Amino acid sequence: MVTKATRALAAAGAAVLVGGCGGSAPDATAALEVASTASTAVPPGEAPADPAPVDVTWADLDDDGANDRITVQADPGGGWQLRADLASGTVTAKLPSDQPEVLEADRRVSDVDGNRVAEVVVPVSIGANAVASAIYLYDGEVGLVPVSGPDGHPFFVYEGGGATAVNGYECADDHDGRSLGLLGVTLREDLPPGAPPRYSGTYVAHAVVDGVVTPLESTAIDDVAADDPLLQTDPASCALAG
Ligand SMILES: [Ca+2]
Ligand SMILES: [Ca+2]
Repeated sequence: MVTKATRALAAAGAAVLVGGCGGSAPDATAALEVASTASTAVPPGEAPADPAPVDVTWADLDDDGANDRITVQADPGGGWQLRADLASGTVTAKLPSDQPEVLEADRRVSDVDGNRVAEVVVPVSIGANAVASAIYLYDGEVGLVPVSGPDGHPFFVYEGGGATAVNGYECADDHDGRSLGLLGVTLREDLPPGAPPRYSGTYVAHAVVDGVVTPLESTAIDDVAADDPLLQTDPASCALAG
């Protein structure tokens, strides 16, 4: 699905995503750990590599009352995978990203569907000015799965945009439950030289049910200034209720 937000992100020069359409902040539960690496034989004369630091996010993905350790690590098939260590075992999901930056990008623990069970928002496309993130939840029958659009492809939320776009996401407790709102506006190109930037685009509220995102309502944003409240979004509004 190519949305206005997708185009806005592309305009901002973010890396291109692998498959699919559709946020994340530093989380208080994230902690920096040093991976415990098994000792491996090192040829004489070569210094052993330093163990790579691992960014850990903690969230109770399987709703058993205990926080689960969530990390990103190398995928055996190449690229990167998201890993969650649950009491019932480890589950993984290959990330739609080939950027090593996903290892240390800030993940957010969120509850975008409002069911009081955590999901984790994982940055997968990290550009200089914009970030796209996928949202992963734990499905007891399937495992770790990304929230998807109606087309079955992973759904991404976008933040940033640099000088030419503004993207963001937030949650609102309306629409008979929590909704996930995506802002995507681009700089108007018909402004006179030197004029303050003004933006046009859309704000689309979505319902998230059983891991599927469905658009509910699209609102046009037409010719607003950079400091307009319509362009302010707060991903913290998607936090899991305590
Ligand atoms: Ca758990
Ligand atoms: Ca949830």
